[in-house]
Amino acid sequence: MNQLPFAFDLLPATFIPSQYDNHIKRGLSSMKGQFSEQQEYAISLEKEDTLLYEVFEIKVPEKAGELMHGITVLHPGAVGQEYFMTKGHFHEELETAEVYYCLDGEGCMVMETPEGEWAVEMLYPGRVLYVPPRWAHRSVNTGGRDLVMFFLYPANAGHDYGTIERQGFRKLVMKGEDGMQITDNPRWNPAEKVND
Ligand code: PAN
Ligand code: ZN
Repeated sequence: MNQLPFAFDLLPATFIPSQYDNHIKRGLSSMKGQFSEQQEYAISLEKEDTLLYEVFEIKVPEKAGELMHGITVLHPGAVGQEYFMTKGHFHEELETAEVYYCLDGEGCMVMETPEGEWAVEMLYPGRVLYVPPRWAHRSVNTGGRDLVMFFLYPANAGHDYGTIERQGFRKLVMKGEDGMQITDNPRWNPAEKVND
């Protein structure tokens, strides 16, 4: 099937696309094992499966040449001292990139490669971020309101969530004395991937 041209509105009042195909909602329960303060996580989850983020996806055929795009709304909050964040993933097709455009809120993108490099880039309204091929990415809301991001990536990229679920990211973004701080993830364990 060939995609026909289409257009939609993305207006500052809400930044929710005027039309979309998928509305994905992810709550605390989908982040098992990801937050570093596991007891805090268990206590929060027992109270409520709090909604962490929503993705409004505009679907196109999942083949090379097409561009998947949409909006992520990451709500503010924290589990213990660790800010709300997305699951994060590598692209299944590792050699595919992604562009993010921050529309509202404050936060950052935590990134790393299988080769051991890592990076954190700040996100704020008007900021454009290029995530190169091979870089896993997770967004983090360090502010007090929704972090809203437009994203665009090759429609054949696919998502590898399993690697991050098993090994986590090398770096954590935590609440510090004077705002956010980046720390080593004491539970980061790439060996598990090799043996899996
Ligand atoms: C984004 C992400 C979105 C949600 O569209 O999928 O922000 O994050 P998780 O997929 O990690 O739950 C993207 O990077 N797509 O490739
Ligand atoms: Zn991605």
